[in-house]
Amino acid sequence: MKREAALAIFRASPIYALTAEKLSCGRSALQTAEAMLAGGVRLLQYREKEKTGRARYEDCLALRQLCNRYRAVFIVDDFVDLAMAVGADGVHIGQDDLPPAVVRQLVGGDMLVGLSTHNPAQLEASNALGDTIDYIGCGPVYPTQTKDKPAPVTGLAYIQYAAQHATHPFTAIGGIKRHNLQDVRRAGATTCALVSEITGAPDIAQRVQELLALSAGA
Ligand code: 3NM
Repeated sequence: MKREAALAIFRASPIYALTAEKLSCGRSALQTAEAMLAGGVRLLQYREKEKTGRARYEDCLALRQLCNRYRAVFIVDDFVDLAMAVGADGVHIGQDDLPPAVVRQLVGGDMLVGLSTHNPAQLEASNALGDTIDYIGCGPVYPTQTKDKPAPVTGLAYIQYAAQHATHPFTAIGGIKRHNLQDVRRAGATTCALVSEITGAPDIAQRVQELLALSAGA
């Protein structure tokens, strides 16, 4: 889909769901993603750092089709070449990856580029990137076991900062669960990214529905 359309879906999505096959209780990334979409997710990121390049490619080819069926935005974490090869709607990069301007040059003008930020200085630097990027991630809001070597926990103060200062749409991330989702939203996040709270649920579609209902309530 077009960058503008994908960005509109980002802005309208209270929940941003990420895959994590290792944390999916034996279910594949594909099974997990399908259940997320069935539950109502319209913003999905493929994040599988430990699989082989070929396995990631096969997964992403299938996910591209699946997301088309659900009219969901499909974003690939880290791998710019993979995102381009499968025609993803976006690519998400971190502070230590290729510089955002280089990523933008590679993917061209019609793909979303998302950038992780972990503190106000990185947020201010992301503001200066303008149209080079489309959205930022802000976190980890709470402690998380999902990410190797996470940045220091930011707490809700960073979400409040982002709500006031970010010139791009942002998603909160890191340790977000059912019990704290509304706190994060009240701090100013209109999009919250969750990994283990969704991938570890016994019924993933039902968990997504629960999170969407909580989002609608705060
Ligand atoms: N990025 P969970 S924290 C992928 O701070 C990721 O940028 C983070 O997983 C960041 O919802 C994180 O299971 C892991 O805590 C989030």
